[in-house]
Amino acid sequence: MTTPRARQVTSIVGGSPVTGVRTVASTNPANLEEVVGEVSFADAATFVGAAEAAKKAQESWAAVPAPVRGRAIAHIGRLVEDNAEALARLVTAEIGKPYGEALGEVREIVDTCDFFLGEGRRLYGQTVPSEMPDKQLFTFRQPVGVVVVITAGNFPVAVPSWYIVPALLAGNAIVWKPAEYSAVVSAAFHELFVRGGGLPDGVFNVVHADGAATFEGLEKALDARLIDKVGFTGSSAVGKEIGALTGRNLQTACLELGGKNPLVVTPTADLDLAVEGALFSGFGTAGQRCTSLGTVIVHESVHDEFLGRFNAAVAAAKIGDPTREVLMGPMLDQKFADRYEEYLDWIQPHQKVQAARGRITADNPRAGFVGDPAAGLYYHPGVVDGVRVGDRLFMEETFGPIVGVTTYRALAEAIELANAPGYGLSSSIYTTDPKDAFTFRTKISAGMVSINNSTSGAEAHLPFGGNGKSGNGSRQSGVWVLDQFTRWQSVNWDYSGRLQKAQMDVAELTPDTTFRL
Ligand code: UN1
Repeated sequence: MTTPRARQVTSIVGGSPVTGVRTVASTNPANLEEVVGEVSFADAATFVGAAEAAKKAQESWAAVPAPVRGRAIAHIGRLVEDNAEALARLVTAEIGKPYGEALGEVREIVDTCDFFLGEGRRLYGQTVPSEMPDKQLFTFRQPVGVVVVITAGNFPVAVPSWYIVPALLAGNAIVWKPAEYSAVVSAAFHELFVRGGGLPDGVFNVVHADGAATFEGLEKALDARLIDKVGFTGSSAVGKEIGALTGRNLQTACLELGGKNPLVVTPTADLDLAVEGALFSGFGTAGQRCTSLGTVIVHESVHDEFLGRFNAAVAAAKIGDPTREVLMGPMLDQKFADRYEEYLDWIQPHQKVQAARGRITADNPRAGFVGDPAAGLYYHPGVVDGVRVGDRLFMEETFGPIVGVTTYRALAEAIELANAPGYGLSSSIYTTDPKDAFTFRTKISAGMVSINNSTSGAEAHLPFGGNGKSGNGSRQSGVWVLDQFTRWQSVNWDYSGRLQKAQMDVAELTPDTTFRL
C-alpha cells in the first residue's frame, strides 16, 4: 500500500534530479504496510557524475566570503528549526525512531548550525613571527575541495549535519550518499539545506545508491582525482574498506565507526542513576546508536542489586509505536532485525537472560506493549548476564537492544575489561570517588568518557570520535572538525628585497654563558 504522502526520491546532481537504475520502496519499520517513499537507486556512473558536478561548483563556492557562507548556515538552521516537527515526523515514519528522540536529533542539526554560523566570521588563520627581518609568516585554512559523505540511517539527519555543515562552511562542495533505508528523510534534509542556504547548483549533491554502486563510484572518482576527502559513519568492517581505498589515494578518511561501549558501575555508584543511564543507553534508539551501551561492568559487591534493579527497569520500560511515548520502537530496517536475530544466537549456556527474547508477537508477547506488535519490527530487549572476554557478545558490536553484564573486583580489572574488545568510541563510569573517575579517564581507550552519565547522548560541540576499531582518530564536531574539512596553508612573504635563507641567514645574539652571580 502506498500512502498519500509516499514521496518519489531521486538523486540530485548539479541541481537536477537523476533517475536511477531501479526503484525500491522505503517502508515504515513500525508499520511495514506503509510505504514512506519510492527511491530510485543510482549506478556508479551517477556517483562519478556527482563528484564531477561538485568539482565544477567548488571553486566559486570557496570564493563566496566565509561570513556569507556562515549566513547560509544560519538560514539553514532557521529553516530546519521551522520545519522541525515535520522533519522529526518523517524520521519517525521512515526509521521508527521514537518521536521525542527524533525531535532531539533534529535539534542537533540546529545546534550544529548555531555553532558554525559564527565560524564563518572566524575561520581564523594565524600570523607567525619570522626568524628574519622584513618577512611575515601566515597560515590560512583552505577548503579541501570535494567532500564525499557516506552516512548510516540510525541518525539520518543529525550525523550528516556534523559533516555537511562544517564542510559547506569551510568552502567545500559535497556528494552525500545517505543510507538506503533513510532515503526519504535524506531527500527532505537535502531540500531544506539547498533552499535554506540558497546553495548554488552542484555545491550539495545527493546520490542514492547501494553499497556496491557507491564503492565502485567512489573508487573511480578517487582514481580520477575528483574527491579530496571522504567522511564515513557506519560499521568498522566497511570503515576499513573505505580507509584502504582512501589510503591508496594518499587520503585520510574521517571515520566514525562502531563501538562496544562499556559502562562501569563502582561500589560507590548511585545505583538508580546507573540503572537509568544503562536503560537509556542500552535501549534508547533500540540500541542502534554507535554510542549505545555494550556491556555493563559492575563491581561484584553490587552486581546482584544492580542486576535486579536493571532487569526491573527493562521489564517496566515502554516499548511500541514510536509516535507515542516509548523508550524503544522497532528496529530501523529489516536488515537490522535479521542481524539482531543472529546476535541472539550468540547467547551461550553460561550466560543468563532474564526475560523473553526475540521478536515480539502474539505468542511471544511483551507486557504493556504500546500498539500492535505484528505491524512492525519489534524485539524484546535483552539483558545477558555473565558475558566473558572472548564471548562474541562481549567482544563484538551488537547493533540492537541487547546489553551484556559482567563483574569485576578491582578498578584496574574493570578498565582492562572495558578496553578488551578493542573498540574505543564511548565509555561511562558511575562513581562518587574522584580517584576512580580520573583513573578511568586516564586509562580507558575511548575517545569519549562519561562520568555519572550514560554512554550515549554526546553534545554537538565537543569532539566526537573514537580509537581502535571505532575509527582512525578523526574527530567531528566543534572547532575540531574544521581540521577534517580544511588544510593549513603556510605563507611566507619576504619584502627585504634579498634572498634570506631560512636557518642560514639568521642573526644570533651573543649570550654570556659564563656569567655567575
Ligand atoms: C551515532 O550513533 O552515530 O551521542 C551518533 C549520541 C548521539 C549521536 C550518536 N548524539 O548518542
